[in-house]
Amino acid sequence: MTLAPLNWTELEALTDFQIDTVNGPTNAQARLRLFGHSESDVRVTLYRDNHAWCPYCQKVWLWLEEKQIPYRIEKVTMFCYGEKESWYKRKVPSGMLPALELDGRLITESDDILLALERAFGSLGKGMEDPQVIPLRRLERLLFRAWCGWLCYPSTSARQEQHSREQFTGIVDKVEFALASTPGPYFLEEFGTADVIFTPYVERMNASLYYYKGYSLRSNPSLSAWFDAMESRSTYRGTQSDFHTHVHDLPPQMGGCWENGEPQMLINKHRVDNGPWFGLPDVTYPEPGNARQEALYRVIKHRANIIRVNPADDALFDQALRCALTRMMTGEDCVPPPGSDAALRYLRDRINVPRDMSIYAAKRLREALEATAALVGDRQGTPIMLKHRRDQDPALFAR
Ligand SMILES: N[C@@H](CCC(=O)N[C@@H](CS)C(=O)NCC(=O)O)C(=O)O
Repeated sequence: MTLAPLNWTELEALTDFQIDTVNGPTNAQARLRLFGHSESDVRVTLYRDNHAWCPYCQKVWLWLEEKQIPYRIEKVTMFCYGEKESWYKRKVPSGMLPALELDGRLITESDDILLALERAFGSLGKGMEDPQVIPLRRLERLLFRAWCGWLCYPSTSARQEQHSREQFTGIVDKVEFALASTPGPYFLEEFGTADVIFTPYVERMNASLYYYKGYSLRSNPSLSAWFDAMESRSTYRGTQSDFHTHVHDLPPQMGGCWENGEPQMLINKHRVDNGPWFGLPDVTYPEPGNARQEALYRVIKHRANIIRVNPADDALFDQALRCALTRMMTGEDCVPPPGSDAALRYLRDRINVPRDMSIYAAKRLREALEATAALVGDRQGTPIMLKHRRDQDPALFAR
């Protein structure tokens, strides 16, 4: 059956999605987090990127969420997305993120921030300077360097590619050993700082190596159990991104990511870009029942800007977008106007997790946009840029 597109009022009636950004679960939209405390209890302001993408910010974000420390969030533009705010450059001349104010004292460097937070609020499990945590922090940096060595430099020969891969998997073996030597799934007996420190880059490694190298980090048994354990925490779920977001946000940040062109890599790349997105090893916890409602709510909320920044004609894209949303909510095909396939795929490629919505909501929306676009053609949207992502400049969405 094919349906006519619902109008915006009809679509609005199909979602009752609501979240309490201040006291509810971890989310990327909040400007204030209270965890049931009052605003006068807030001693901390976290300055972090608008895109909820910066890995060092994620580390501090996750720590604050786990400890349930009341805090304010000020969002700042990263260089590759647009102009850095002048008020922030006055505060932090380098423009680097994260920064944190604790009782009015400004601290930069994520490790120094965690140390200061520990002094003020106590540690999260074993702390930064615990003799068991220090070697794990070193191991995390070794893994990071081996990942950069493989992903961010072009290989001039198959031998060099193999060497970089082995350097990385050699460190992965050490990580597997560390994880396997504790009774539970975490780096130490109890969840704590060490897990928070590994989280941001292990998540980005999982995404980028799958896409650019055809390698699945999550197929290592102890890392797989660790990911599953992290995904059981609502704090982590609120900060978690998806493969599509990471693989397209990394190149401008890292100065390039290099594909190895191997058959598995090509299969993985096609799947991350074109779907199906369900079943990718970026998430394994079950889909929440309200993923579609969340996606619909978020699109409706920002529809004016989503339509304005799309390269297609506004009226044409308005109708096409309503077709995709109609399909997402009813499961029935809704044929969009001719010529709207590229516009739908432009949006499909620019959903950012967790900035815009959570991981399953994004999968539902990408799926509906792709299926609706496929009804009228196979044209792709404007390619995603590799050197910068000004197409995502927060200033474009602030109006
Ligand atoms: N060593 C620093 C590294 C922070 C860092 O590299 N931040 C990047 C983002 S991931 C940044 O702010 N770059 C400037 C920008 O992109 O605007 C820390 O641990 O906090």
